[in-house]
Amino acid sequence: MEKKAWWKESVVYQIYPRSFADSNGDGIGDLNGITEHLDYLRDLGVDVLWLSPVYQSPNDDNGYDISDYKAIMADFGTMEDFDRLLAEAHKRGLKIVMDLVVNHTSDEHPWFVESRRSADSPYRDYYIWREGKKGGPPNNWGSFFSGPAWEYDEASGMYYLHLFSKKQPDLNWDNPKVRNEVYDMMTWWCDKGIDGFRMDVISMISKDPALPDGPVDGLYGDTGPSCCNGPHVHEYLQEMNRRVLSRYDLMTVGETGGATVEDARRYAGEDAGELNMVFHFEHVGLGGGELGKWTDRRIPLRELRAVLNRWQTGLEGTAWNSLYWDNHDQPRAVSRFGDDSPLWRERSAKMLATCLHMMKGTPYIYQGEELGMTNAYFHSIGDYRDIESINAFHELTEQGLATEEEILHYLRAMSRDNARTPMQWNRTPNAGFTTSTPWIAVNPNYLTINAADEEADPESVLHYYKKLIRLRKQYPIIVYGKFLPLLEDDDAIYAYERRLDAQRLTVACNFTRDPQPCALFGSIKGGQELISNCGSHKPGMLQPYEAVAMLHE
Ligand code: ISL
Ligand code: CA
Repeated sequence: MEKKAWWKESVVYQIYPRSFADSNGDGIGDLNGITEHLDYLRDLGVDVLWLSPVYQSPNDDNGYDISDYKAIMADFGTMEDFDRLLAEAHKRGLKIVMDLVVNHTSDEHPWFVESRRSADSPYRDYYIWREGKKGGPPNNWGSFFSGPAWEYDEASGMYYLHLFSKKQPDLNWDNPKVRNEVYDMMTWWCDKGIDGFRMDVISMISKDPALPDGPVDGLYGDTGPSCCNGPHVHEYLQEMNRRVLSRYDLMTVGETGGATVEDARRYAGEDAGELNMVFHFEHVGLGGGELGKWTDRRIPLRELRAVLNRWQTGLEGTAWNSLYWDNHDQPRAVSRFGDDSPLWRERSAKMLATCLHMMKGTPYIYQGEELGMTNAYFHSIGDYRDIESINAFHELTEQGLATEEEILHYLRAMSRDNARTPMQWNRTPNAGFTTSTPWIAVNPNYLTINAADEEADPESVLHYYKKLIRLRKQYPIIVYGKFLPLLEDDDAIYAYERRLDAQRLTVACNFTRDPQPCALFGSIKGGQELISNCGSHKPGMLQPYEAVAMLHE
């Protein structure tokens, strides 16, 4: 058995503060809104809260564009509010993990303001500036948020790199001064008593210094080959670990787009001296098509299982997995991988939760997932707030790559705003999120999907999540048991076994709305059903979207 660690035994809950709870009636969620709901989170049973960025920001990308790392965004409150939130969370045994966004800053960060001021500025080399080529940008790279990844600066006649929006210039990690600034800032937060970091696009901090053109995919060259898992990324993370992380008892998780199982063993290897775990994108990245992520393709279970099983077995004993279906960048899991029609929503949400929470790794719950919240299904582009969605709508229609109707259809399936509609607390207007007009529309289904009703209903998705979290605390096999795949050729059932000493845990999940024959439990004598989403399981058959976890010898 691998080393024990609190972050392996924990369940993490991600809060998107803008959409969680508005305490002062301005339509925007805030820190005091989170503090007011800490008892809800304690009762859910989670151990760690990951806060999406709460730092000062002009909000071009909802806080992922930071203009002061040591100040709180005015919309969210003050540093006193933050200190109170941290203290109140700790009082309840809840840890707080901060989002660390250091691949880029806001263009309004004083470092960039200085950097842009002149080519001789001592801050010039904090960012990635290059001369153009043949009257255009230095290379063919496209930004993740549409358009080129280079912005021309009139004053100096040079370009700066921005993998995301042009208000998110990339920091130059090859400059030791930049690294020192970041480590000092991290130390400052650690000394405040926070419990860890989720590191935004940390796999992209080291770029190939030659900055070669990328393979053209659509309108621009792909930055992945030169920017993901670049030449010095492991060196920099080891340095960060020596200088900061190793000096505190933290949980660290890196968001590592483009990372393979092999990369993950380096980032999150037990003795690699970098991070505790990473978020890979292989399962949520399945299904992309001609228009990149803009698709409505349903992912066949075989493809999904192949990816997840490869990560489960590939990291066994050497590194640690993070487990997620949902986050603030993904559509809602029940809409994408389950079935959000009224008939099957609750059962399929519970099935997905079982499938994920019984796997090996640290589970992450994204706010509202524990209620079975669904996609927003907005109808008009005016309903969207997300820079990625809005830019893609304009670029794809203007370039004639798709019609408005088509893009709107894909946005309903894939837009990040599907995850960003306000948390549904109760049946009062605006779902109890705010007393005024929310910054983004509330999903009208809050009258049937909300925390208050689910608290009162022992059969709710919420109570099912509470039970899953409790089981993790009671049965070490759920945390530390070895993962073994089962039924690898099945088109409908995702099944696996966990093993710890003489104990086994057999898990089977029906990913379809039809009953499916299943022989797994017939031969088990004296098993103990830990959880099931259809009452008690009857061997021989799995009901539509049924999930079962059975403990046995
Ligand atoms: O959301 C995406 C799907 O197209 C990704 O490209 C996403 O932008 C990528 O996963 C990086 O995400 C992180 O960094 C971004 C920020 O917009 C995301 O919210 C954040 O999770 C830039 O900071
Ligand atoms: Ca507010």
